[in-house]
Amino acid sequence: MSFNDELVRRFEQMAQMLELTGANPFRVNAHARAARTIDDLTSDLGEIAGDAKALIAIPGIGKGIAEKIGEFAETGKIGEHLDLLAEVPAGLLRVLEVPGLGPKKVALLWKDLGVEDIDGLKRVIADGSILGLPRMGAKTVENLIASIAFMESSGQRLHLGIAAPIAEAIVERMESVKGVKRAAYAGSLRRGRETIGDIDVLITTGDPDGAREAFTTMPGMTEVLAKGESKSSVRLSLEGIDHARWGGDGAAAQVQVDLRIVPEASWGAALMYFSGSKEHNVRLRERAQKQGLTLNEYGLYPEDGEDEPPQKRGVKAKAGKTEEDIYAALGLAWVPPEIREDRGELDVEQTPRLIEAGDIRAELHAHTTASDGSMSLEELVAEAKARKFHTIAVTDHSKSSAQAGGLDETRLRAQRAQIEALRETTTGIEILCGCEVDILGDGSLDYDDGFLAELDVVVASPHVALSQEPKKATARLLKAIENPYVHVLGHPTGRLINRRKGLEPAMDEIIAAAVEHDVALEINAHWMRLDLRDTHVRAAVEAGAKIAIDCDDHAPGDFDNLVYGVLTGRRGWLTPELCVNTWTKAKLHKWLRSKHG
Ligand code: DGT
Ligand code: CA
Ligand code: CA
Ligand code: ZN
Repeated sequence: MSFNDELVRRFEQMAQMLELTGANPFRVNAHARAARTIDDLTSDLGEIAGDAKALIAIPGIGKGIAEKIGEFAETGKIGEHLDLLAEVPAGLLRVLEVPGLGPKKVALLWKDLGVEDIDGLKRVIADGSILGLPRMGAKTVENLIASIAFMESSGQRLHLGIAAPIAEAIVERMESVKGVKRAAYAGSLRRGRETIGDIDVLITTGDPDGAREAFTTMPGMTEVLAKGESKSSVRLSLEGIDHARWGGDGAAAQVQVDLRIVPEASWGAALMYFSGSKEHNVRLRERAQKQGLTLNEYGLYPEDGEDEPPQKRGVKAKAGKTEEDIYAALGLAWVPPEIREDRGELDVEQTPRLIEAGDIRAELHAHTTASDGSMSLEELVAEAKARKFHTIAVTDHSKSSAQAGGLDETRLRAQRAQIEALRETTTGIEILCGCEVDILGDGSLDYDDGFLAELDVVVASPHVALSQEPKKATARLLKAIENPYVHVLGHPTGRLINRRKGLEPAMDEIIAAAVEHDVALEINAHWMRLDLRDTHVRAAVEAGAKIAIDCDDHAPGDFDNLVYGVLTGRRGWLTPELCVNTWTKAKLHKWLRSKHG
């Protein structure tokens, strides 16, 4: 693990453990923020670890944190981190992730009932002693039981944003192996699903032995599960990828990777077969059968009733080299992998032109150091400009999000003055003054209408009361959508994949209201959120709702999450026209002003 990663892990743990010991929220936040800041640095902090001044010059690193970095560089440890580890049981961090359990409750479970891990939590639920805690009724406990089950069942699939960079690195590595002609990943990852069970890689090669050898000796490889003629499987360690921070203790520590060596003439058939989905493949095979053909991972062949597979008998394939050839031979146009889910994709005349990352020209949801971001206003604008966006909206948190440094009206007005000054010296990009206003539990917004009307763009998002019952959640979101000054409903359910279910509103009502009140529904591109999820996007698209794809940037690297938002959009059959981020500057600004004229 790199010097930076070592620090990120320690500061992240310290923030959580400090929270459990009831430390001052500002100290908790300083450590969490340091972790995020360091995680996003592109330079090695080890180079300047002895230079306190240089460290403090980095936004997000204060004096206390700088000292700890120095201590770690010198001794390889941080005293306070070790003290906390001795004080707080390791399993308690996992308990902290159970939806519905905040730090205060977890601290009580620990101090009063001796709970040290998930098993301990199950024990106090089973013997009923948990009911003795303040504000812990039968209904809350029922929710806890469901939450634990959810965590335990869903902890093992990898987030898209963790799996994709690993798969890309493997493909790149295999491409560089002597004899390899083609390499690609297939499976759920190619379809852009929000979580991934395992990674499927296909290659063609003139030197299968060499490819197998290279594959089974990859760095990070912990176990070879199979090393056969056409298929090899390994397990890769996820250590150092730092996903544990996101997935918690129960997250997968390893990922399985399958490599398949396929004949050049079968490349398209294999790619199609192993990209799935299984349900899509079944539909394709049915279609082939009706035409007197048979489809497998080697190609599309005439059906001749023989038991032995056609490729083994030297039967000539009708198609197999490319996916396009096979779809065409079946009388179909090529289907983008993201919609191969047997959700009607084979029944339409022509699948629509789906949105692409290159279509996105504006970002409408981003944070600066004014709230909980790590970029200054200038850095944010420079980053957006580097992505060739015509518009960047500054949308820091509102006052109720005290933990995230939310802005009250006075601070936001001061920020607007700063934005206006920056506009004077900035060319090539429009900077919008906006906010991410909290949707409070009852659906009211954290600023009054008069103040919202002063802003260029309003993203309204739920952050608290996320385990609210569905009826209340629906009413709450509807109320926010009906507010005439809201442009975008940000991460509508507030879910965190594998960690928190979030709100469960009646999505059809939300979508209908969004259409009626001309509000865009956000696909939050962060791979922890991807909220709206694919199925919601599909429903929104069918209803003609506007969609925003935003990165909710807190750090420069967050802009790179755009691809995951776009994949989710594609899974929901999203076309560019419905996505406000693809619009020209004139069209986008006209729409924004239509609500704030
Ligand atoms: P995952 O790994 O659980 O996220 O999902 P997939 O879709 O990557 O599934 P995986 O890795 O089990 O298999 C990769 C693809 O191979 C799958 O999408 C479709 C194809 N496939 C696997 N098993 C079968 C099968 O029994 N029948 C058919 N038709 N296709 C299969
Ligand atoms: Ca897979
Ligand atoms: Ca697989
Ligand atoms: Zn945000």
